[in-house]
Amino acid sequence: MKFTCLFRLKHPVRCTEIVRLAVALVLPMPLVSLAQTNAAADLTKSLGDARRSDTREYVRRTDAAMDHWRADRFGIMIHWGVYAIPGGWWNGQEVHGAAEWIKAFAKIPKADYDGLLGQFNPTNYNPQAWAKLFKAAGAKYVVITTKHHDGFCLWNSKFTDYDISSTPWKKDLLKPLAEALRAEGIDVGFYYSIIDWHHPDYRASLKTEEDKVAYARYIEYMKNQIKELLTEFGPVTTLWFDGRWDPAYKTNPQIGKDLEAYCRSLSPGLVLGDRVRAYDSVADYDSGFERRLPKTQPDTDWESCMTMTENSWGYHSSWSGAGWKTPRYLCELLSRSSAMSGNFLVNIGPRADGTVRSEETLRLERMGRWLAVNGEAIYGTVAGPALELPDGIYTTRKGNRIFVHIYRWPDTDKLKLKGLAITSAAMLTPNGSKPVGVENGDTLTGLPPTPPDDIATVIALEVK
Ligand code: FHN
Repeated sequence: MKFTCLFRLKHPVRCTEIVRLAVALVLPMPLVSLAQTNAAADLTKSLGDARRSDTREYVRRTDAAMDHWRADRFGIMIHWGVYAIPGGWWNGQEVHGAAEWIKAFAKIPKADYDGLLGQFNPTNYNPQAWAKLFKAAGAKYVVITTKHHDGFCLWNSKFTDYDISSTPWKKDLLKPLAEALRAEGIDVGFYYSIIDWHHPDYRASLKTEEDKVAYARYIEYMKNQIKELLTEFGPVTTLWFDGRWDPAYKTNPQIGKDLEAYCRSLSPGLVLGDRVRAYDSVADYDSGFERRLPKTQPDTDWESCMTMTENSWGYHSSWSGAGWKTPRYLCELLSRSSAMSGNFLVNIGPRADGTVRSEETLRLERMGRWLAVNGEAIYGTVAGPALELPDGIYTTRKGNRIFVHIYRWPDTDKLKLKGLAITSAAMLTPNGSKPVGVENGDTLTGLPPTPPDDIATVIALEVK
């Protein structure tokens, strides 16, 4: 169904809000039945972000900074904070669900949670090693939680003591990472939670005059911190806001509008997803595809963020719900994203000591090995032509070059790509391109009997 502009819509946005909301909040991605989730802690049931308006402002940006973000296609999200200390366990009980929500899920008293700051000492934190891992993974940008909903800040902020300076570690965690990332040619993005469970002026809703006054102070606090983040850590390409769903924010859209303008005034090229706004604007791109991909290509720029486990973003020492996604599946989600002109963020949740768990490193490394051979089919591409393709086959495009990502190997040694006028075809392999036969301009021939790449084989086509 196509919704037309009611007012203030500069670009019609195709979506069915109710369906999207249902998919986002009820159906965890990917294809996990509710029976497999823990009802008490199912983040997707009552929490999380989803679009709530069909008629949002959107103007497609065409400047160099936005083109750069689009071309990146693949990034890594990092959820790191003091919640990594309990790692999904409290008082000897496993707390199912997103580990960064443990304060809320386990109803941890304030004093006990605040006590975690006194234990946060990431002595094995090695930002250079992280940056090298992300480089090896083929990531082009990183988005790290500078402050999650618990309010704890990973840098030494002038505006609060609820930050890294109050931990035994004391030292800022962000600048060394930002520098290490840039040294590897990776763009730096900062996640910042609008929700703040610690700040005395934060309000979920504004019921009284006092609430309004306090919340205005909180907005000033956010702005002060955002200024720090955008001015003291070198170039930041994206600010990734989160937690706009409380009534105080979402029913006062002017706040998000002003915040967006404020961020842009500090950093004109900054890429901002729609979560900076109160469901009234796409901003630069739609970030609502959390743990899922769109079914069809959205009309806007967009990005999916994906957990490797079912729905924990922060470090959870034991719970994985429906299990760890395979490297192959993560690559497939990346290919599918690129094939719909979208970006894909895959999340890691480091341990409190600063190490990255092996389940995550091996997945990142395997993705990186696939990208080292097939990255041409991802970076800088857009959706391929609309073709009738068998399941498990996706296409991307760069100019006259079309990339066919084959996750389900054809049943015969031929693959028909009806509608194309192919002039030549070659398989991407670790040893370079290997020619593939073409018949009648639209059929690949002589395909090997088994898939050459155990993740996915990409065939690059030149077309008329
Ligand atoms: O509540 C958060 C959640 O912990 C995590 O940060 C994700 C990442 O997109 N965002 C929120 C849910 O929408």
